[in-house]
This record gives sequence, C-alpha cells and structure tokens, in this order.
Amino acid sequence: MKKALITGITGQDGSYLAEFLLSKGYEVYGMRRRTSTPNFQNVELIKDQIQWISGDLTDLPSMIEAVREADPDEVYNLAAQSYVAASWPQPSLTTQVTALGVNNILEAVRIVKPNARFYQASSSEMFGKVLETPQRETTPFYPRSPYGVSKVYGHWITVNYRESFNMYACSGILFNHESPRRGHEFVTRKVTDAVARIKLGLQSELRMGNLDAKRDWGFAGDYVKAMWLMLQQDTPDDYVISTGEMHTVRELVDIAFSQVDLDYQDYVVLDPKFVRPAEVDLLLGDCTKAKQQLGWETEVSFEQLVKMMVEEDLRRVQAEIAYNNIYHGHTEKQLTKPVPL
Ligand code: NDP
Ligand code: GDR
Repeated sequence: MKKALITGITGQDGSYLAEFLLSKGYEVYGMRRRTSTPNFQNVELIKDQIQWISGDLTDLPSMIEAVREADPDEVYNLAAQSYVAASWPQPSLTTQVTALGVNNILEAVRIVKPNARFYQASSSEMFGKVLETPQRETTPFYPRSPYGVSKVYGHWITVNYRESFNMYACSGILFNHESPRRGHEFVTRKVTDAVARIKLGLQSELRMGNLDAKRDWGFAGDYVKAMWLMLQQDTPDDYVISTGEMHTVRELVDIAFSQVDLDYQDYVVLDPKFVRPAEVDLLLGDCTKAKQQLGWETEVSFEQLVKMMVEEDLRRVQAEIAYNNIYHGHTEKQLTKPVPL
C-alpha cells in the first residue's frame, strides 16, 4: 500500500485529493495546523480514514517530524496562505507560508526521505501581467501580488531541489479551480453563496470588485487527478493545468443569478473595497503538454461548475435556515452571514 502525505488537507484541494488517493488504496497522512476550533468541514466524511499529523509549514522541525512519521512515497504540498487579496495586508505571513514554507517541506523531504516524490502547488498567478496568451509552461512569470511573488519562489525552489539533489519534484501550474468546498472569500463561492441567500430572502445585494477580470475556471475534483498523474511519470516535470476556456467575472455572476431566475443587475453593487491594488487581468491556460504526456482531461464545464455550486449553496442555506428555526428559534432574517473580506 502506497503512503501519501498531504499538507493543506483541510482546504478545498486537500480534501478532494485525499478522497481520490483513498479510492486508489493509499494510506493517507494529513498534516494540519492546530486551530482553536477544529476545522474538519471539508474532510468530515473521511476524517476517520486519515492518519492525522500536527504541523505548520513555517516550522521546519514539525515538517521533519511529519515526514518521519508518515514515511511517505508521495508528498503533496498544498498548504498556503492562498487568498490573493489577503496577501497585500499580510505580505510577511504570505511569504513565510507560501514561499519559505515550501523550502521547509522540501528540506524535510531531502533530509528524511529524499526518494519520496514531491508535488508543489504552483499557480497561474505567477504569470500575472499578460505577456503571452494563452499561458503555457514556457511563458515568463510576472507576478502581481505578494501571493504571486511567493508562488514564484515556491516554484523555482522546487525546480532547484530537483536539479540540485536529483529529487523527483514537480510543480503543477494550476489555473483557478473551484467547487462547493471553495472558501467563501473567493469570487465563485462568494457569488454562489450570495445567489442562494438572495433567492432565499437572507441578503439583498452583492458587493463586488472588478467584474471585467477574466479567468480560466475548472473543477477542483478534476484538477487533483492531474497532481497524482504528475507523480506517476518516469521523470519529474512541470505542467500547466487548465480548461483552455476563459470567462469574465461578469459572466460568472450572470450565469449564477440566471440559475435561480434572477437578473444580476438588480443585485450587484460595485464596491472599491474589493478592487485590488494590482490586478491580474486575464488568465487563460494552454495545457497541451498535460493532455499529451499525462493523458489528463477536464470533465466538468464552466456552466456545470457554476450550476453545481449554486445548487449546493441553495441546499446548504436551506438546511441552515431549517436548523436555526428548529434549534434556536431564529427567524430567517436573523441568520448570521460570514463577514465579507
Ligand atoms: P485552501 O485555502 O482551501 O487551503 C489551504 C490549506 O493550507 C488549508 O488546509 C490551510 O489550513 C493550510 N494552511 C495554511 N497555512 C498553513 C500553515 N502555515 N501550515 C500548514 N497548513 C497551512 O487552498 P486550495 O485548496 O484552494 O489550494 C491548494 C493549494 O493550491 C494552495 O497552495 C493554493 O495556493 C494552490 N492553488 C490553488 C488554486 C485554486 O484555484 N484553488 C490554483 C493554483 C494554486 P487551515 O484549514 O487550517 O486554514
Ligand atoms: P484569484 O481568485 O485571485 O484568481 O486566486 P479570486 O476568486 O479571489 O478572484 C478572481 C478574480 O475575481 C475578481 N473579483 C473578486 N474576487 C474576490 N475574491 N471577491 C470579489 O468581490 C471580487 N470581485 C471581483 C478578482 O479581482 C480576481 O480578478 C485564486 C486562488 O485560489 C489562488 O490561490 C490561486 O493561485 C489562483 O486562483 C489561481
């Protein structure tokens, strides 16, 4: 039985990857940081099948101990401060976790289990300013946020460990991918959650930033398969993973509201608070290399993805209403909403 260590297992991708690896018969070790309130929401159904290890990417001793305890065949480094907008107010933290944290886990693997295969969660945010469209493995990086800059470091240090120490280390340059498990501050989930709340009478407007930004959005469940495929090849390499299809944030909003027969123009309010100091205007990926060498294909279309997320949020908000009415005697209007970021 193969063993895999996943950092960031409580996040969106970590939870899908863990399910995928369990279905393939892996023994899965999940590294999570201590939190004052347990955060198992995304892994609730598989919690008992995971070997839990406590650790923090910024703490090298805990990373060494995590690799020693798991003794993994494969290591997937998905942990990060992953919210781009938060990286301006918290640039040091973002650098510590998203950049230097990668060095910590690579160093732990090099010291304890150098023949383990390593996956780094690189990002299309590294491309940043548009220098070439569509973006591929050879497109130069020009990051536009402290997050993007940190990911460039993580990317190159992974390449460097591969070339310096002959480690099997890969970077997946993944374009935006979403799901009903997406964090609420990211644009897709913010929109689908708002659509559900507006439809059910809990919210009256949706405050947004730049509606003209263009993204290449795919389904997270498809993308974690590419991570695994990268670690099953004869030689390690880096791959772009994307759908090759691009939509504006405005189209996303339009399609999401249409799902519940509403017109977004009646609800969306532009709010400068959500406009970024420097924007990535356009991301569109060319994943020909992954298709040809890994045999990877995306299976869920953009429209299917938005529909899936709206339906899931409608179900969840309805369940919250029922729960609050039964157990707390709240009226629907009193239900609290996450603080907008
Ligand atoms: P999430 O934000 O959902 O998950 C991030 C995970 O990292 C969480 O489990 C979080 O733990 C953990 N984490 C954060 N800080 C630390 C730390 N100091 N030590 C240990 N764990 C930590 O991200 P996604 O699942 O969406 O993304 C996974 C990875 O892929 C990230 O590295 C992201 O930057 C990258 N990526 C994501 C893309 C996307 O579109 N989703 C595209 C390209 C790259 P906790 O639950 O405690 O907060
Ligand atoms: P991104 O995702 O920054 O691409 O990073 P996000 O969903 O946060 O933003 C996408 C685009 O939407 C625009 N936008 C808004 N975004 C948010 N969050 N909230 C708003 O109100 C809003 N209005 C407009 C943004 O300006 C942006 O252009 C994600 C993360 O998962 C990263 O970790 C990952 O590396 C990249 O995708 C690829």
